[in-house]
Amino acid sequence: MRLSFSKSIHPVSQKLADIVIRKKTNLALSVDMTDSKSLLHLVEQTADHIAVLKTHIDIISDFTPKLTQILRKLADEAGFLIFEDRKFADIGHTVCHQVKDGIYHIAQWADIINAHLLPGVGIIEGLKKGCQGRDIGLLLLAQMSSNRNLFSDAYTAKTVEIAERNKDFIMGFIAQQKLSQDNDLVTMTPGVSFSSLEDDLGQNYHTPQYVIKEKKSDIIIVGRGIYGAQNPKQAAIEYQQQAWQFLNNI
Ligand code: 5BU
Repeated sequence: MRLSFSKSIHPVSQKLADIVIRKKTNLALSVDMTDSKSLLHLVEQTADHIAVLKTHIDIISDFTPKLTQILRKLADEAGFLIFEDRKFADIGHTVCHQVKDGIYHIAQWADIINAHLLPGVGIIEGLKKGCQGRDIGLLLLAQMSSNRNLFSDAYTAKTVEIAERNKDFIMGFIAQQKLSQDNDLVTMTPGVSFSSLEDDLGQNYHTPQYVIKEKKSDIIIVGRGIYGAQNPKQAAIEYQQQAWQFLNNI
């Protein structure tokens, strides 16, 4: 099996590798629903098939801290990691509060967070400070899936270089392909669908085969392809099986 990060020095990547191998899944489910009941129903249906649950906690209209307590409990019981896709992008002092305080207290329940490196390396230190006390991994946004985005090759290369120098906290990338030869770093790829090529707001899609086999990413991130399906559990199984098969090069 090609699971390049299985011996990563990062504790969260180690946990992720253990889950991927034990549950035979390199699928991250993006639960972009706006009410807690539908979100929890989806998680209960798919928990056995996912390695990562990706949230946008700030789109939940009826959010209470109870929701993140329940998600944390489900994650520990079913064995998946929680990735809050907040995409931090401010100065260190501000992101420190954004990850730790406010109404979401992300650092109390998330295993994985992500950030843009646009403000410079202070954002890494700020998030690290805000995450003290728990094992949390930071993914840097090195590329995006959306049409005509402004990521340049130089910006992506600089992001990779900085990640490789800060592996105590940075666990990898959100990107459209494997970018680093450093096996401590994980690559997760959104914009994955069996059936769609794009949506009407600029999203682009590729198949699990393309992302895992051709582009050598580790983890596929799927949202509407699963929760928009007639049978989300069955769809999760199909994405799980395909992504796993291509990781194993069958
Ligand atoms: P979809 O329903 O599979 O299109 O959802 C994709 C999710 O991944 C959604 O939550 C986005 O916010 C997220 N995403 C993305 O689509 N593309 C990117 O480059 C990044 C995140 Br970074």
